[in-house]
Amino acid sequence: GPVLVPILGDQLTRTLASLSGRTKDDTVVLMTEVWDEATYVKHHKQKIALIFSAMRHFAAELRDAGWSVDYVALDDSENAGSFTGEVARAIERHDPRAIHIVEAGEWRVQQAIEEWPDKFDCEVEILSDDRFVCSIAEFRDWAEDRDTLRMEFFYREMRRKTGLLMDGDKPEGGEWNYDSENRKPPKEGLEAPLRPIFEPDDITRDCIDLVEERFGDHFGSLENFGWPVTRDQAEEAADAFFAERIKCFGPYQDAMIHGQDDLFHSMLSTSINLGLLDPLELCQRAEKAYKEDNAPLNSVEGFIRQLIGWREYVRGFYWLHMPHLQRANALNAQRSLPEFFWTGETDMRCLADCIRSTRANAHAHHIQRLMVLGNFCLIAGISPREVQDWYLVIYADAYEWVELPNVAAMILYADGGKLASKPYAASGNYINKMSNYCSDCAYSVSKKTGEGACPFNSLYWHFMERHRDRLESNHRVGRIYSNWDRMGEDKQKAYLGTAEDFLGSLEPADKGWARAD
Ligand code: FAD
Ligand code: DLZ
Ligand code: SF4
Repeated sequence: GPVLVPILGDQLTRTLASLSGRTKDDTVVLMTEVWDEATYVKHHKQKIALIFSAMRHFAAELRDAGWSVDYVALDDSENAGSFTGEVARAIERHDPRAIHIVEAGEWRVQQAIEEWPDKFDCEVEILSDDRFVCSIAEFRDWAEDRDTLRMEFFYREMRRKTGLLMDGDKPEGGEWNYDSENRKPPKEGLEAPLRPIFEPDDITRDCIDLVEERFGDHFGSLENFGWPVTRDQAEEAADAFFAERIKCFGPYQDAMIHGQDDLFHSMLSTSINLGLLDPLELCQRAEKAYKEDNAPLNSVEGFIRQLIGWREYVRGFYWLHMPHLQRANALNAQRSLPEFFWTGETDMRCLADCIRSTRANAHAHHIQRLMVLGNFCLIAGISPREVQDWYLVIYADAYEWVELPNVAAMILYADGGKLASKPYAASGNYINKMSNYCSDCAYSVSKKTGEGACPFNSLYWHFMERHRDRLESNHRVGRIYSNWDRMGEDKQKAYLGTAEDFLGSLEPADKGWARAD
């Protein structure tokens, strides 16, 4: 028989390791829409529609190029509901001599795949995913030699490995990192060009209808669906970014403006994670923009660092720490996620705007995820498992390998500081500096305690006080405690009391939003 090549929903590229070198008449590609993947959490509706549509378009593209593709749709009456069940059925149909599959992005799926050699009566070859610059094994080697892992040092290795922005063995311009030039608050009247929106075609409309019908109770709206669903569309989205937004990407990377959902971000994460765009190619395009004087070094370096630094680093970190990363809770945070994370109904204007964008677009940009939503979850002490489920559900670019390290380690410090050197806790002051949220908020950012005070202010000190034992010895945050001690008891009590009142007022979310019972 032929070689069976199962392609998972986030492996949508013709350069996939399991396809390269194969001949078309000796290969059957298997793609399956399965219930288990669509429901292990109750993904945002746009996320499911996006993945199904991109899968269907990719299957058509492969067929046009002459591949035989066996595609099992969700509503196929025989659909077994899981990858393993579908591969078993495909073996009956095709009697393959071997299965070639690229390792899964997620631990849960990889566990299932690793059982295939015992389960199935044919050879199973699991290939490394070469869409990453750093393989899982290579990251392990790098990590093994070190007591503490820091993105910055990993990133320099990746710069050397790829040659991106290198001037011989030195970094272009003399510095590895230009973030100090990249923290500009939004100026009055700042407006970013809009990203291209891709109107749903017939295939996408079918997927949208399917999702409304089968996943109607999932979070989010399908109204604004405009994601790229093919490589051509994703390229067009990338073209627009390089032509119009990369120039300002660096300086305004941490800025937030009410109602301007994308600002100068690339909005390419969904396409990159699906396989529609190659991250290394994007970095090369960014470097070219710099070399041709179309974008400044601080923007280009910042963009490249997100891709070959952060993205690769969190992926390596995920595989190093699974499965226990799912249960990590170094700060012993136990509070339930508040209901307003699903409804958006809160008077805190920053949170309301981020949740509105999340619901409408299945997207929020990085600093909203990190310093508004994430910071709130950290200082309010929300249980990591609930925060993890939330982030995995709500974003169209969310896969556990990238979501979990960002949530458990980056925002919640649940790993006790293995990924980042300090918790990203901040008071309302930070949000006020980097956004225009506070001016129209029901709360007052300059008010520290009592009625009407910005909750971030009191939660910040409540958090610092709760974790004094652990954080005082951290050289990056320890000094803050001298401010606290100088405040005097009355002021401290007012902070703690205001925070307690606020925490007591939070309505816990219904668990049914994230997972079916
Ligand atoms: P840009 O700002 O244009 O950045 C360019 C690219 O860099 C992104 O497309 C992405 O591929 C990569 N990148 C940037 N930051 C990170 C990061 N911290 N980790 C990994 N890659 C990064 N990204 C996801 O792809 N999926 C997730 O599930 C996800 N969950 C997150 C959860 C939290 C709590 C936080 C703080 C960040 C998360 N991120 C996640 C990272 C980042 O927020 C998104 O990649 C980014 O907002 C996507 O929008 P963009 O393409 O416009 O990114
Ligand atoms: C996220 C997702 C969803 C919702 N549905 C499917 C699906 O039906 N079929 C599929 O192949 N992939 C799906 N995916 C993406 C997978 O969860 C993703 O490929 C795994 O995360 C790989 O580890
Ligand atoms: Fe957010 Fe506080 Fe500013 Fe309101 S005042 S927008 S709650 S930071």
